[in-house]
Amino acid sequence: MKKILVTGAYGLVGTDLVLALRKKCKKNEIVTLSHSTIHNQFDVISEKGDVRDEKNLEKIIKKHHIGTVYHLAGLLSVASEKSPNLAWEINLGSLKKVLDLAVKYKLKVFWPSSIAAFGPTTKKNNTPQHTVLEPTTMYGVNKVAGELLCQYYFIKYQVDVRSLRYPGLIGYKTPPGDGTTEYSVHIFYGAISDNKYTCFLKKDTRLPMMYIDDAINGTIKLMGASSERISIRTSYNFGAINFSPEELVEQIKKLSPGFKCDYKPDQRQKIADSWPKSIDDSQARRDWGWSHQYDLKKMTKIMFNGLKLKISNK
Ligand code: AKB
Repeated sequence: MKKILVTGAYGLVGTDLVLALRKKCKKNEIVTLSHSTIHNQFDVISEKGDVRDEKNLEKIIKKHHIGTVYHLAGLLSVASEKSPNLAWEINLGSLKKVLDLAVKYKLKVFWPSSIAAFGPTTKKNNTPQHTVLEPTTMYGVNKVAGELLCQYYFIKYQVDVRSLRYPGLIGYKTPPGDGTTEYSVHIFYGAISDNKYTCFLKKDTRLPMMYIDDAINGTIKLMGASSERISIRTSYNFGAINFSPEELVEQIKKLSPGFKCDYKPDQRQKIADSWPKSIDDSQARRDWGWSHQYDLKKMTKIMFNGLKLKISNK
């Protein structure tokens, strides 16, 4: 039985993905790769290392007979603006290494793109699958180049690589990374610990968002779809809900009366303003049957109660 390798396994997507895969696979069928194995909460095989180290990647792939890689390791939008060179090396350089190894070892690969692949010149509402891709952030540049690289490896070497343009993802099992849509996770920490939060985006900044369970279900469904159903080898538009900070605040207030949010937009506002407000994901829905389950109300309730329990158990 070929095993699954998950890089970036302790990030927002990685954590929930490994837990979901764990329900389908035996613990010795999943291998995680991360900088640190200190918090090995998954009870799977864990390897330590840097995704930029191709020799180590190859060693792990050979040692564990890897057949599928979920290559999730990466810097988010804000972190990438702080360290553009590092972002290039990790977000794009490591993808190239994984794709080269995919050619050599016939691996199936998942790689996450993002709504950050779009830029200020893209249509903002119901952004189409095929449209202008002129991002103005390093993260977005990495995502567009990465999407094209995936498609290139599919055409030239028949690598079965699949990808989704993740919207802002919201989950509570692991702390948020250094991104822009992550205000939507930080806000719950503020609500639960202080009943207040200062938002770094303007109150009417509408962005495409998704509860993590939907993202994980969609990712696993895409990877399980037969090849003939995959017509997009760059990256699929992937949508669920969209909302602004003030709409999220209204929902949180229903669970935490008296919750106060003020707004101090900073440099992250510019990043958010360059992204779409809503996504047309009809191609994913048609091709491989994507559908989401969580609306804003349901997501808010699960996030609030889940994070509250997690914090109180610490
Ligand atoms: C970010 O805000 O950087 C990410 C993303 C939308 O890809 N959450």
